[in-house]
Amino acid sequence: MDSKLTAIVSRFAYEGTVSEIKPLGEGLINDTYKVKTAEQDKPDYVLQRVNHLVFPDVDMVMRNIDAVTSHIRKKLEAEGVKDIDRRVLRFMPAKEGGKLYTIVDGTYWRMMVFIAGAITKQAVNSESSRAAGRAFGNFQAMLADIPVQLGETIKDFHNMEFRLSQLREVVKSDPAGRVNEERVQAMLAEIEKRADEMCKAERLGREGILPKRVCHCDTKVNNMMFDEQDNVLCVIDLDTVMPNFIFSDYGDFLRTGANEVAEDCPDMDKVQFRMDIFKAFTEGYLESARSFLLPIEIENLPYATALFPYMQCVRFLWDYLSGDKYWKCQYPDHNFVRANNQLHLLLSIEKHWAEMQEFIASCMK
Ligand code: GN1
Ligand code: MG
Repeated sequence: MDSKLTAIVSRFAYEGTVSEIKPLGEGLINDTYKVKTAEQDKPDYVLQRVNHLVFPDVDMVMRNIDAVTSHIRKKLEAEGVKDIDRRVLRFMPAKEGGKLYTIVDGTYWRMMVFIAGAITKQAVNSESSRAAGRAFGNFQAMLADIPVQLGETIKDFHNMEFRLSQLREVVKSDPAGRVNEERVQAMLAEIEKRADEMCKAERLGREGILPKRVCHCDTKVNNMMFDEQDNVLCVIDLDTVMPNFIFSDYGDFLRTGANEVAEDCPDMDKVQFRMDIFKAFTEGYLESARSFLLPIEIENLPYATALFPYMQCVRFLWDYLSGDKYWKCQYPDHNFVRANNQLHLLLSIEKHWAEMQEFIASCMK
């Protein structure tokens, strides 16, 4: 076993004897390991190095997570839920300092209970997306009355105006010498064409008619745990939980869940927006979220659907032009391919605008 990892694990208060530590999952931001324990009756754990370049204030991240998981845990307890450790993440305190993380040579680590028998998915069918919609709606609903003000763990994370200004800056400085590629210029034109309409959420926010609520802000399909019967157990990857427009959670799920292919599939003809997934997810989401959503939020769900592929296109292109500093890349063009994929998804979504509006209206009857 890696002695450095073993030493890190030993800084946490956990139960059992560690028998194995090996890499887990395929997150693009944090590094994750599974920590197995030898005893049958002790849980296994997940050890994670938090990327503090992406999350500059790890202490705030962990305070948010503590507030959110404790709040949900209390609600589940009040409901009499039995398998609580499968329904909400449980983080282990560090032996020293009493925090839910520890710092080793300037790197940040945390450890949580591994949810046994649970699966994550890279893709969903309409049944599981209905369940996912319900789960994310429910997640927002449960957190509607959280008594603390959460911090913004990545400033302006889903702020479209900010993401566009970031892109425009890198276009000006062109550090990787990629701006003059013809395909980049064509993509920039598509982006600028839509820039104003896509910043609608920030405008509505400034006008005071669109509220911020506690959101997950990374509702990718693979950030949800399912049991063998396809029931949603819980929502994971809570680093980005923060106040935001509800569009974030709704839109980002559809961005990944309703794309016919993965977000980095290089075959653009295959990128299609799946209306069956859209419908199932929307139905599930509105079922659990309609009790607190305002008309302005509901009416802008088609906008939210378009916004996230658009924003992700802007972010991937920004990273491509920056010289691939943010997302891990498997090949030189990876970020451009991702950006192009997201642009094609947006084009497909735009064709379904009227149908999306009609469907949402029919759910609200
Ligand atoms: C990142 O951490 P992960 O892989 O779940 C990113 C999301 C992007 C996503 C694109 C903190 O999510 O915002 O939508 O990649 N998270 C952060 O795959 O930037
Ligand atoms: Mg993830």
